[in-house]
Amino acid sequence: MFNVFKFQNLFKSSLLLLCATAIVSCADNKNSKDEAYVNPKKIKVDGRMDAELTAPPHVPPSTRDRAAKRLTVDMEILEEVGTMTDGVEYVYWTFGGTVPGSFIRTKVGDEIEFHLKNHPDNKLPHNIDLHAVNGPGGGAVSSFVAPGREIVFSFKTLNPGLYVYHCATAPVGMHIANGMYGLILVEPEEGLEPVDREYYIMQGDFYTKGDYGNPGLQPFDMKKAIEEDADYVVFNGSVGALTGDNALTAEVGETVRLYVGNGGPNLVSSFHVIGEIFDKVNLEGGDLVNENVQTTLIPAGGAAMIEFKIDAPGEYILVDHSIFRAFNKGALGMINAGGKDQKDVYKGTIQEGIYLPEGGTIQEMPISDEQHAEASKPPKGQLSFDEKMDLGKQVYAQTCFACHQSEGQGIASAFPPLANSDYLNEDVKRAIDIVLHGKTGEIVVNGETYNSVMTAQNLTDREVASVMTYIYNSWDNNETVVTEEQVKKQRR
Ligand code: HEC
Ligand SMILES: [Cu+2]
Repeated sequence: MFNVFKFQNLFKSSLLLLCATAIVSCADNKNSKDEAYVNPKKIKVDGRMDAELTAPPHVPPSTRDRAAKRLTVDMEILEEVGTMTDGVEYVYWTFGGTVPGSFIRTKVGDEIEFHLKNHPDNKLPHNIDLHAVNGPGGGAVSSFVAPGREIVFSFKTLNPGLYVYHCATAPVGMHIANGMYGLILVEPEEGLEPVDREYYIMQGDFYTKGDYGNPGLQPFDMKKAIEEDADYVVFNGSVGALTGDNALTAEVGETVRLYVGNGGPNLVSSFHVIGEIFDKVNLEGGDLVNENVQTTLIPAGGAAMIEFKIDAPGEYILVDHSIFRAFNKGALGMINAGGKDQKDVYKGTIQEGIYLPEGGTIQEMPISDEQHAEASKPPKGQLSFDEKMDLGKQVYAQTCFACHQSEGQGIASAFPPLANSDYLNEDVKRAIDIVLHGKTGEIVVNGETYNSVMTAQNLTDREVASVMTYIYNSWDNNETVVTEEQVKKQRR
């Protein structure tokens, strides 16, 4: 034992010596085999600059020729109506006014000072989680911002790669589903190899009350989102964002690099370019490079860097090779490659009209009589007070907790308190109504003004009666007991 102990000590002290003399620091050395490794924490910044942000499909210029900087990123969140496809509108929530959000280009060692603004006309609070951040919540815990406010937090980029960022405000899935995602690139110190063209593409799945193509302003459908039953699967936020006049362009002989991300919220992408082979793929946006790839998997909340040389002119179609998504749900884009025919590479008569979108007449499975009877069966008996409290607690933990917090305390200027709430205790009918139908517009709770949105909660009469009973009988409220009858009366 003694000997071993002594040996360990010896070993430790010689390691210490090694550390002191080596150029490389031992403490943070992630890759000791690589002589050239520099601890990114030690990279000194040289001056300050404002980050140039770009709307998709464009990316900012390379960072190859600059040193690490103190980099100011100014991003504004906008909630606005946009076009999902011809005749169909959707309220998008965006980072910078586009889906995906503005592209952020940085390099290892940059110190990012992130300014996140929430436009005063917006209805909801938001925040940002950047997968490029080493720190709690990826920044989400420091960036919660109410409409009309701005918040600042900072981080140092330590790991090169292509990363997704997204909103992480409750209900998280809803914020992402409405378009709150984008990409941040962290280039290695020497920058990425220059190429002829670079483009920014991000896939996302969307869930609407109406089916694919049903006209009008389509609201978000939470039930379909939970069931992962997407109506639209698209590149860059809408059907046709990368086709027709919006098609990407390139020339024969050029090398194209695509920064491809997947915002989800649910679906993974089998990303494929019809008629091309990816010469190089940085798998999952990291360092590992695969060559000669036909289709690469891009996880929800993940990304890939894809490079290929255009060897013959023509139309190249970008798809999610989960193929109904491409032809029936919108996941289809296009690169128009100009230039002279390359007969040694490809020869044949070209037929037009292959690989066009087909639209989506979605067939609904009929509901069987038994299922229908089961679903519309009235609940048996009434619950006792204790049963209501149990069920109510459960419902609260599953649906209300994310916004109103564990003890009903709420979050200042975003989610009003349910604990000791004068507003709640004043009018039970009004409170039931809010849970059933949602609420927007100004309200005053315990002297504080709130002007936000509560989504309608899709709960049964029993669940609503129970959760209301639970909140009225917790946290110093007035101990009202709510019945299923009362809830039924408030349904319209
Ligand atoms: C997505 C976040 C969110 C969820 C989930 C949510 N609420 Fe709310 N709730 C709000 C917001 C925001 C308001 C204020 C709306 C406004 O400003 O008009 C509110 C207001 C209320 C009010 C009236 C104000 C008060 O403080 O008394 C009640 C009662 C209420 N919610 C109950 C519930 C119950 C019960 C649930 C769960 C079944 C729930 N809420 C789920 C965000 C939420
Ligand atoms: Cu958000």
